[in-house]
Amino acid sequence: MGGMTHAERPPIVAYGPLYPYLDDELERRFTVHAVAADADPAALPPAVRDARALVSFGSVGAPADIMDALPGLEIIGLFSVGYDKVDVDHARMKGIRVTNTPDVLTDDVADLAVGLLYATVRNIAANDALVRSGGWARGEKPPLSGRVTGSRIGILGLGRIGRAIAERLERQAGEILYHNRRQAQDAPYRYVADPLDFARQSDVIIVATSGGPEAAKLVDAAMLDALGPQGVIVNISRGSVIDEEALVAALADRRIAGAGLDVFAHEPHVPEALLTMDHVVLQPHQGSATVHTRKAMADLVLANLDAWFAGKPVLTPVV
Ligand code: 8YV
Repeated sequence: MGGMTHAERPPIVAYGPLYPYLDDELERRFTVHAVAADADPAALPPAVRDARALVSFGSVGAPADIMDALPGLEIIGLFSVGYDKVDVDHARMKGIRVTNTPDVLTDDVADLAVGLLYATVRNIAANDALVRSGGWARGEKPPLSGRVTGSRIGILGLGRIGRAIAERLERQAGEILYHNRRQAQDAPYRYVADPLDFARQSDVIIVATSGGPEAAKLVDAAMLDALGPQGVIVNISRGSVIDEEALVAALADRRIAGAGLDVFAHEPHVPEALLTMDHVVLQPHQGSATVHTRKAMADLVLANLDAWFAGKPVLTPVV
């Protein structure tokens, strides 16, 4: 090709590394300044300051200070559906577009939620450890588990992902109920307006709400006690939605029966106490982490950026 000018390959900042295919495709299109996700925005090298786009992801997002550090910033392309770490109001105020990756990851995140539900209720991780350690061969017998079939499954946050989880569990559940801030118009499941009633009436709570300040610590000690000693909680949304200290305490005291967690309040840090509990199943934030879906998410990030730089409407705007 040769002769590519700066103007043909707009300068961008990419937090990362993000994902090899996305990194490569960004390099083909843009002059990429790779920046570590924990870099201090105030200390960015001057060459970075002319970036017209920022590519980021769920757990880092885009706080106001990175937007302010990039005066030429036009668009933030998120490699995630969650935008709880993006200062959306600041972006709106500065006229910066924000795009995310909805829909393409719904099925895989819902699959992982269901997998975590079964793994937790049926003690799959603890029983796997019993087999590997030779305990079973030595005659140790695992305790009998609870069951998923027939249980009352409470979906906290009946959005796209929550609905996909509910659809997957319709055949097994005794009942599916949900709690949202407002009742969903067209949902065939029972709405419970009060969060404590919702927890009391659920055998299992699956957290699928979006994160952000409005949902922060929505699941607190009172709600965990309302779920009760036979109750199980699964979280594939954001760690911030659950009061993590209260969760650890409830698990330690067996005030709830178990937890399947893909997300944590301070990733990749996981509370030490959880590491030795055999009634929890822990995942390193894997909801969307399939080959298929990460490729689809990357393609959507690229399609949004391509549209923007071609002067066309972006596909999946948040702002
Ligand atoms: C990823 C996610 O963690 O989409 C989200 O909101 O949390 C996940 O898909 C991620 O942002 C990819 O790096």
